Amino acid sequence: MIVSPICDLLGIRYPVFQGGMAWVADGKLAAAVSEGGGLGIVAAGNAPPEYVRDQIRIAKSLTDSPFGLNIMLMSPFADAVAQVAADEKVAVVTTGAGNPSKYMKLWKDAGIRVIPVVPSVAMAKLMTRLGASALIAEGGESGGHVGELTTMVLVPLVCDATDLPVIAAGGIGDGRGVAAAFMLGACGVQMGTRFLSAEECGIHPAYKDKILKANDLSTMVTGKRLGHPVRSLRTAFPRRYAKAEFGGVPDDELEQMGVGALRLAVQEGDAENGCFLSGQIAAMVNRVQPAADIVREVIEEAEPILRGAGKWVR
Ligand code: TUI
Repeated sequence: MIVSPICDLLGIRYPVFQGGMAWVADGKLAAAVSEGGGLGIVAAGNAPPEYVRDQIRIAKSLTDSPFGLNIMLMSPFADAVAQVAADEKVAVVTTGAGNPSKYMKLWKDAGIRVIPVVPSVAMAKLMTRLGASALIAEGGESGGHVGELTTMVLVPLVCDATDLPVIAAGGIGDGRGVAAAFMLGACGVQMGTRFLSAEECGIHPAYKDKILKANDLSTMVTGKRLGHPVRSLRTAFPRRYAKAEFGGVPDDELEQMGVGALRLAVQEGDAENGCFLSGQIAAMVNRVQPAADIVREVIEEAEPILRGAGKWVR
């Protein structure tokens, strides 16, 4: 058994969060992870508040264990979704793709534990000062919107900058990654890509199949020119986008190109026009299994590695 302060803080059995993947992480997936002893997270993405409330209620109907809501701060509905979180009194709010300062009081007054993704030391210090309960340090090995730093560098720097529990994310796909995260000072992990292969994950079968077949060089990052770098599988759409990005296509045209590509991947499995967000660890994802088995398996793999770490020291 791994003993971690994040388990005591949130009332969860295993220190494993499921990443808040837009269009992917619905109430069903989040509930399956929470039922398995981890922290399931419903993703708001760009969805309207009614959808988010429905998914929270679906999760509540499927589990009595705590779960979280991820709020993507670039969403046009961020303000309304922030209010839904407070109204529904979700146990945990995680945030991504921006600075959640202006919502902190609202959530804390509702008794919610706020756990922001921080891509830098400065953001880690700010969130610590504003009363976050823990921090997620997400490195650029992750899928979706990526920061500058790698997990290997960001996690120990964030641990040095805060007294809060730190959750490592980005590039973690099995027990070795979990053990490594603890060695870097983290007391928990968040995984997104690994849960794409969960039985309860409702993405299009073609998306799941691409993840299962991915190898070490299957992902790429696009969108740096517009300041929103995104990691995805190296399929037709990001290749076309990269050409446009480096070929001098105007900003507004580039912006338009991206609209709807994520939904096309998740719901239609559209190999031509979909953007299949994925972290680098897709290469480690080789089979479909229940979400609860993923949570338990990565911890059971990590335990003997952590116990055996002393073998290097005389
Ligand atoms: O948010 C993510 N990953 C995401 S969000 C997303 S939806 C999307 N679609 C198209 C374009 C952009 C996003 C897909 N994947 N991860 C957490 C994360 N947050 N990574 C980096 C950050 C972050 C970046 C800047 C957090 C805070 C931040 O603050 C900047 C500032 O100072 O305001």
